[in-house]
Amino acid sequence: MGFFEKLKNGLRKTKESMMGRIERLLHAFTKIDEDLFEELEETLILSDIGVNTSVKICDRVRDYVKQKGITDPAMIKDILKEVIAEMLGEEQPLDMSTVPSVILVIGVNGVGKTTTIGKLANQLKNQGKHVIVAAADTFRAAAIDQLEVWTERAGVELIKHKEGSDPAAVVFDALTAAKARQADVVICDTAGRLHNKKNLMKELEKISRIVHQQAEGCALEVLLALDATTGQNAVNQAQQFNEAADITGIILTKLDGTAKGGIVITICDDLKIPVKLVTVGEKIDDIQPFIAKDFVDALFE
Ligand SMILES: Nc1nc2c(ncn2[C@@H]2O[C@H](COP(=O)(O)OP(=O)(O)OP(=O)(O)O)[C@@H](O)[C@H]2O)c(=O)[nH]1
Ligand SMILES: [Mg+2]
Repeated sequence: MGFFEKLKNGLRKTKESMMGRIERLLHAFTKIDEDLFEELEETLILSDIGVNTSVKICDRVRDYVKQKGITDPAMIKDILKEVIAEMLGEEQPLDMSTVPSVILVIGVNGVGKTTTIGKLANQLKNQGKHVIVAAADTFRAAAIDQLEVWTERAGVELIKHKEGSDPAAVVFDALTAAKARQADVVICDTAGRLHNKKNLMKELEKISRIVHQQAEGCALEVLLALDATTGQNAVNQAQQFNEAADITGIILTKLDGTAKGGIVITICDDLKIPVKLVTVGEKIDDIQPFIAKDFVDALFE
């Protein structure tokens, strides 16, 4: 299955729910009036696009309709597509402009960090890159083992310490190894942590500090993994994590399992942090760069 087909498949639930609602709404109206906009706004909010973003989308659609003198409700779908595409912005690929470059993956428990790192390591390896993965989730032995299974599958190197050791030390070792061996990229896994647990966020600050020190002069991505099935709470998580470690991008996971894919729009609009990767399943190649045009095409067509 090609990239686009996979994304389309992954977004099936979101499309059925969100686009289904929008189409029914547009069918119910014979002319464009304030009632229509009111219902459109409600529909967007119900589709897990936050209130602010929904209001903004409706305002832009309204302007468009006025500007172009549109009267047919059926035309709103195309306008909506254009407005949403604009909000999603341009594709922002991972910065891997130095050798090594560094990618730190953070996020709450179970959002898909380790799995995504496995997929990403595999993808980069297939592009001919020398990849080193750091097992900096040292909380549980099982976490290190899980990552090892993925790195073996991807055929990339793993730097690990014992369970319970200092995660910052693992990161330090991985970065030292990467510099010595001229690896192209180091990807660091971290333990899941709740964004409102102070001590865990302090630990993350420390890891982030070490990475920033050690990776000085290197391209550095701090990627927050967000589970698309969480809906609006994801925005909250992003704000808290951003305070502990300056996030450079978002990985939106589990887009395949949810009807709440509309959250992407809120994330791009509200957070001003680019979505860089999306994952659409549990298999090793269920990962893709986030391309706004593909996203809206998959949703609207
Ligand atoms: N359907 C689906 N499941 C996913 C996706 N990504 C991850 N998962 C599943 O989500 C579960 C958690 O994934 P992990 O990678 O272990 O998550 P984590 O963030 O590393 O978890 P902790 O280390 O415990 O914080 C696993 O069962 C994965 O298979 C995805 O894109 N789609
Ligand atoms: Mg993990």
